[in-house]
Amino acid sequence: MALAIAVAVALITLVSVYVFWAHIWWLPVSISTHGAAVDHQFKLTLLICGVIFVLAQLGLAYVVLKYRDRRDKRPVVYSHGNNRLEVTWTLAAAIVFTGLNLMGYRVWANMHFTGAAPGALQVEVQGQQFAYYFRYPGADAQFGPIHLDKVDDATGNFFGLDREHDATAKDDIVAATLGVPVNREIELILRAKDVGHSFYVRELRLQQDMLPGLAVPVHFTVTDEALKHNGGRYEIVCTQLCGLGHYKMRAFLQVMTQEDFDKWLQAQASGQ
Ligand SMILES: [Cu+2]
Repeated sequence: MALAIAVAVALITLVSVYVFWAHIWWLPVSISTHGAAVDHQFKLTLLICGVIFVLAQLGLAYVVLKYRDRRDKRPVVYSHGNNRLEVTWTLAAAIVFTGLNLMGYRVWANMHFTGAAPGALQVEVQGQQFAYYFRYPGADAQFGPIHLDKVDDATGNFFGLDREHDATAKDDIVAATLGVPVNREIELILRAKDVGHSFYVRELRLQQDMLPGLAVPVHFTVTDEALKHNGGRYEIVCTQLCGLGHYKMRAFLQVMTQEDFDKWLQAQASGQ
Protein backbone atom coordinates (compact mmCIF):
# COMPACT_ATOMS: atom_id res chain seq x y z
CA MET A 1 0.00 0.00 0.00
CA ALA A 2 2.81 2.39 0.96
CA LEU A 3 4.55 1.62 -2.33
CA ALA A 4 1.35 2.35 -4.30
CA ILE A 5 0.90 5.73 -2.53
CA ALA A 6 4.56 6.68 -3.10
CA VAL A 7 4.32 5.79 -6.79
CA ALA A 8 1.03 7.72 -7.13
CA VAL A 9 2.58 10.83 -5.50
CA ALA A 10 5.62 10.62 -7.79
CA LEU A 11 3.39 10.14 -10.87
CA ILE A 12 1.17 13.12 -10.01
CA THR A 13 4.36 15.19 -9.62
CA LEU A 14 5.74 14.07 -12.98
CA VAL A 15 2.49 14.70 -14.85
CA SER A 16 2.14 18.18 -13.25
CA VAL A 17 5.69 19.10 -14.27
CA TYR A 18 5.09 17.80 -17.80
CA VAL A 19 1.93 19.91 -18.24
CA PHE A 20 3.92 23.10 -17.51
CA TRP A 21 7.15 21.98 -19.20
CA ALA A 22 5.39 21.13 -22.49
CA HIS A 23 3.39 24.41 -22.35
CA ILE A 24 0.12 22.47 -22.77
CA TRP A 25 -1.87 25.31 -21.20
CA TRP A 26 0.28 28.34 -21.74
CA LEU A 27 0.10 32.11 -22.11
CA PRO A 28 -1.13 33.54 -25.43
CA VAL A 29 1.17 35.82 -27.46
CA SER A 30 2.27 39.03 -25.71
CA ILE A 31 1.49 42.27 -27.57
CA SER A 32 2.53 45.01 -25.13
CA THR A 33 5.92 46.55 -24.39
CA HIS A 34 5.68 45.54 -20.72
CA GLY A 35 4.51 41.98 -21.57
CA ALA A 36 8.02 40.51 -21.57
CA ALA A 37 8.68 41.79 -18.03
CA VAL A 38 5.37 40.32 -16.79
CA ASP A 39 6.14 36.97 -18.47
CA HIS A 40 9.65 36.95 -16.99
CA GLN A 41 8.23 37.52 -13.51
CA PHE A 42 5.62 34.79 -14.08
CA LYS A 43 8.20 32.26 -15.27
CA LEU A 44 10.60 33.05 -12.41
CA THR A 45 7.79 32.60 -9.86
CA LEU A 46 6.68 29.37 -11.56
CA LEU A 47 10.24 28.02 -11.64
CA ILE A 48 10.93 28.72 -7.94
CA CYS A 49 7.55 27.35 -6.82
CA GLY A 50 7.97 24.41 -9.23
CA VAL A 51 11.32 23.36 -7.77
CA ILE A 52 9.93 23.60 -4.22
CA PHE A 53 6.82 21.63 -5.30
CA VAL A 54 8.87 18.82 -6.85
CA LEU A 55 11.23 18.56 -3.85
CA ALA A 56 8.32 18.55 -1.39
CA GLN A 57 6.39 15.88 -3.36
CA LEU A 58 9.41 13.62 -3.80
CA GLY A 59 10.20 14.08 -0.10
CA LEU A 60 6.65 13.02 0.70
CA ALA A 61 6.94 9.88 -1.45
CA TYR A 62 10.25 9.02 0.24
CA VAL A 63 8.84 9.44 3.75
CA VAL A 64 5.77 7.33 2.90
CA LEU A 65 8.10 4.53 1.77
CA LYS A 66 10.64 4.84 4.55
CA TYR A 67 8.14 4.87 7.42
CA ARG A 68 5.72 2.28 6.06
CA ASP A 69 4.48 -0.47 8.32
CA ARG A 70 6.87 -3.41 7.78
CA ARG A 71 4.87 -5.72 10.08
CA ASP A 72 8.03 -6.54 12.06
CA LYS A 73 6.64 -5.27 15.41
CA ARG A 74 9.35 -2.63 15.85
CA PRO A 75 8.49 -0.05 18.53
CA VAL A 76 7.06 3.20 17.14
CA VAL A 77 9.39 6.25 17.16
CA TYR A 78 7.82 9.71 17.40
CA SER A 79 9.25 13.01 16.22
CA HIS A 80 8.60 16.03 18.43
CA GLY A 81 9.67 18.60 15.88
CA ASN A 82 12.91 20.37 15.11
CA ASN A 83 13.02 24.08 15.95
CA ARG A 84 16.10 24.78 13.86
CA LEU A 85 14.49 23.23 10.76
CA GLU A 86 11.22 25.09 11.36
CA VAL A 87 12.97 28.45 11.71
CA THR A 88 15.05 27.76 8.59
CA TRP A 89 12.19 26.96 6.24
CA THR A 90 9.94 29.69 7.64
CA LEU A 91 12.72 32.23 7.05
CA ALA A 92 13.49 30.85 3.59
CA ALA A 93 9.81 31.00 2.59
CA ALA A 94 9.53 34.58 3.93
CA ILE A 95 12.60 35.68 1.96
CA VAL A 96 11.43 34.02 -1.29
CA PHE A 97 7.89 35.44 -1.10
CA THR A 98 8.96 38.94 -0.03
CA GLY A 99 11.62 39.00 -2.76
CA LEU A 100 9.21 37.84 -5.50
CA ASN A 101 6.65 40.41 -4.32
CA LEU A 102 9.15 43.27 -4.44
CA MET A 103 10.28 42.27 -7.95
CA GLY A 104 6.71 41.81 -9.20
CA TYR A 105 5.65 45.09 -7.64
CA ARG A 106 8.12 46.99 -9.82
CA VAL A 107 6.70 45.49 -13.02
CA TRP A 108 3.12 46.08 -11.86
CA ALA A 109 3.73 49.65 -10.69
CA ASN A 110 5.18 50.55 -14.12
CA MET A 111 1.74 50.03 -15.63
CA HIS A 112 -0.36 51.45 -12.83
CA PHE A 113 1.52 54.09 -10.86
CA THR A 114 4.05 55.88 -13.03
CA GLY A 115 1.45 57.63 -15.20
CA ALA A 116 1.48 57.93 -18.97
CA ALA A 117 3.99 60.20 -20.72
CA PRO A 118 2.65 63.47 -22.14
CA GLY A 119 1.19 62.91 -25.62
CA ALA A 120 -0.31 59.51 -24.80
CA LEU A 121 -3.66 58.80 -26.42
CA GLN A 122 -6.33 58.95 -23.73
CA VAL A 123 -9.39 56.73 -23.88
CA GLU A 124 -12.09 56.56 -21.27
CA VAL A 125 -13.56 53.12 -20.61
CA GLN A 126 -16.99 52.65 -19.10
CA GLY A 127 -17.88 49.23 -17.71
CA GLN A 128 -21.54 48.51 -17.06
CA GLN A 129 -23.84 45.51 -16.82
CA PHE A 130 -22.91 43.91 -19.27
CA ALA A 131 -20.91 45.88 -21.81
CA TYR A 132 -17.96 48.20 -22.33
CA TYR A 133 -18.02 51.61 -24.02
CA PHE A 134 -14.98 53.62 -25.08
CA ARG A 135 -14.73 57.41 -25.36
CA TYR A 136 -12.13 59.34 -27.35
CA PRO A 137 -11.70 63.06 -26.67
CA GLY A 138 -11.85 64.15 -30.34
CA ALA A 139 -9.91 66.95 -32.03
CA ASP A 140 -9.77 69.20 -28.92
CA ALA A 141 -8.07 66.41 -26.91
CA GLN A 142 -10.45 67.14 -24.04
CA PHE A 143 -13.23 64.99 -22.63
CA GLY A 144 -16.56 66.74 -22.16
CA PRO A 145 -17.92 66.63 -18.59
CA ILE A 146 -20.10 63.73 -17.45
CA HIS A 147 -23.66 64.54 -16.34
CA LEU A 148 -24.98 61.60 -14.35
CA ASP A 149 -28.62 62.62 -14.93
CA LYS A 150 -28.05 62.45 -18.70
CA VAL A 151 -26.69 58.89 -18.71
CA ASP A 152 -29.23 56.98 -20.82
CA ASP A 153 -28.65 53.60 -22.45
CA ALA A 154 -31.87 53.90 -24.51
CA THR A 155 -30.52 56.91 -26.43
CA GLY A 156 -26.95 55.59 -26.50
CA ASN A 157 -25.68 58.35 -24.18
CA PHE A 158 -23.58 55.96 -22.08
CA PHE A 159 -21.28 58.68 -20.72
CA GLY A 160 -23.97 61.29 -19.93
CA LEU A 161 -22.71 63.89 -22.40
CA ASP A 162 -24.43 67.19 -23.10
CA ARG A 163 -23.33 67.84 -26.66
CA GLU A 164 -25.63 70.84 -27.01
CA HIS A 165 -24.22 72.86 -24.15
CA ASP A 166 -20.68 71.56 -23.46
CA ALA A 167 -18.19 72.69 -26.11
CA THR A 168 -15.66 70.01 -25.09
CA ALA A 169 -18.26 67.24 -25.40
CA LYS A 170 -19.27 68.12 -28.98
CA ASP A 171 -16.43 66.20 -30.65
CA ASP A 172 -16.20 63.32 -28.15
CA ILE A 173 -16.39 59.97 -29.91
CA VAL A 174 -18.05 56.97 -28.25
CA ALA A 175 -17.39 53.49 -29.66
CA ALA A 176 -18.20 49.89 -28.72
CA THR A 177 -14.74 48.69 -29.77
CA LEU A 178 -11.41 49.82 -28.32
CA GLY A 179 -9.47 50.83 -31.43
CA VAL A 180 -5.81 51.71 -30.77
CA PRO A 181 -2.81 52.55 -32.96
CA VAL A 182 0.31 50.41 -32.70
CA ASN A 183 3.52 51.78 -31.11
CA ARG A 184 1.80 54.65 -29.34
CA GLU A 185 1.27 54.93 -25.62
CA ILE A 186 -2.39 54.53 -24.64
CA GLU A 187 -3.76 55.73 -21.33
CA LEU A 188 -7.06 54.19 -20.31
CA ILE A 189 -9.21 55.86 -17.68
CA LEU A 190 -11.37 53.09 -16.27
CA ARG A 191 -14.81 53.77 -14.81
CA ALA A 192 -17.78 51.64 -13.78
CA LYS A 193 -21.39 52.75 -13.97
CA ASP A 194 -23.15 50.33 -11.67
CA VAL A 195 -21.10 47.65 -9.88
CA GLY A 196 -17.48 46.52 -9.85
CA HIS A 197 -16.18 45.22 -13.20
CA SER A 198 -12.74 44.66 -14.59
CA PHE A 199 -10.72 45.23 -17.73
CA TYR A 200 -8.65 42.22 -18.80
CA VAL A 201 -6.81 41.54 -22.05
CA ARG A 202 -4.62 38.45 -21.76
CA GLU A 203 -2.37 39.42 -24.66
CA LEU A 204 -1.73 42.87 -23.15
CA ARG A 205 -0.83 41.22 -19.82
CA LEU A 206 -3.07 43.84 -18.26
CA GLN A 207 -5.83 43.36 -15.72
CA GLN A 208 -7.41 46.08 -13.62
CA ASP A 209 -10.62 46.36 -11.62
CA MET A 210 -13.10 49.10 -12.51
CA LEU A 211 -15.03 50.56 -9.59
CA PRO A 212 -18.02 52.91 -9.40
CA GLY A 213 -16.94 56.41 -8.31
CA LEU A 214 -13.29 55.93 -9.26
CA ALA A 215 -11.39 56.91 -12.41
CA VAL A 216 -8.53 54.39 -12.52
CA PRO A 217 -5.67 55.13 -14.96
CA VAL A 218 -3.55 52.41 -16.59
CA HIS A 219 -1.20 52.78 -19.54
CA PHE A 220 0.42 50.53 -22.13
CA THR A 221 1.95 50.52 -25.61
CA VAL A 222 1.04 47.87 -28.18
CA THR A 223 3.92 46.42 -30.23
CA ASP A 224 4.01 45.43 -33.95
CA GLU A 225 3.54 41.83 -32.80
CA ALA A 226 -0.17 42.61 -32.33
CA LEU A 227 -0.75 43.10 -36.07
CA LYS A 228 0.65 39.63 -36.87
CA HIS A 229 -2.08 37.68 -35.05
CA ASN A 230 -5.90 37.46 -35.22
CA GLY A 231 -6.04 40.46 -37.57
CA GLY A 232 -5.07 42.64 -34.60
CA ARG A 233 -8.28 41.74 -32.76
CA TYR A 234 -8.14 40.67 -29.10
CA GLU A 235 -10.82 39.92 -26.56
CA ILE A 236 -11.47 42.23 -23.59
CA VAL A 237 -13.24 40.39 -20.78
CA CYS A 238 -14.68 41.21 -17.38
CA THR A 239 -13.05 39.14 -14.63
CA GLN A 240 -15.17 40.37 -11.70
CA LEU A 241 -18.41 38.50 -11.16
CA CYS A 242 -20.78 41.44 -11.80
CA GLY A 243 -24.22 39.91 -12.20
CA LEU A 244 -26.23 37.36 -14.16
CA GLY A 245 -24.83 38.49 -17.53
CA HIS A 246 -21.20 38.52 -16.39
CA TYR A 247 -20.33 35.55 -18.61
CA LYS A 248 -21.13 37.53 -21.75
CA MET A 249 -19.56 40.86 -20.72
CA ARG A 250 -16.87 41.41 -23.31
CA ALA A 251 -15.67 43.74 -26.04
CA PHE A 252 -12.76 43.76 -28.49
CA LEU A 253 -9.46 45.53 -28.72
CA GLN A 254 -8.65 46.33 -32.35
CA VAL A 255 -5.01 47.19 -32.99
CA MET A 256 -4.30 49.17 -36.18
CA THR A 257 -1.54 51.11 -37.89
CA GLN A 258 -1.68 54.84 -37.12
CA GLU A 259 -3.06 55.45 -40.63
CA ASP A 260 -5.85 52.88 -40.28
CA PHE A 261 -6.60 54.15 -36.80
CA ASP A 262 -7.09 57.73 -38.04
CA LYS A 263 -9.55 56.44 -40.67
CA TRP A 264 -11.33 54.25 -38.16
CA LEU A 265 -11.72 57.10 -35.67
CA GLN A 266 -13.05 59.35 -38.41
CA ALA A 267 -15.62 56.71 -39.36
CA GLN A 268 -16.67 56.43 -35.68
CA ALA A 269 -16.97 60.23 -35.44
CA SER A 270 -19.24 60.46 -38.47
CA GLY A 271 -21.59 57.93 -36.88
CA GLN A 272 -22.17 59.93 -33.66
CU1 LIG B 1 -18.51 42.54 -15.33
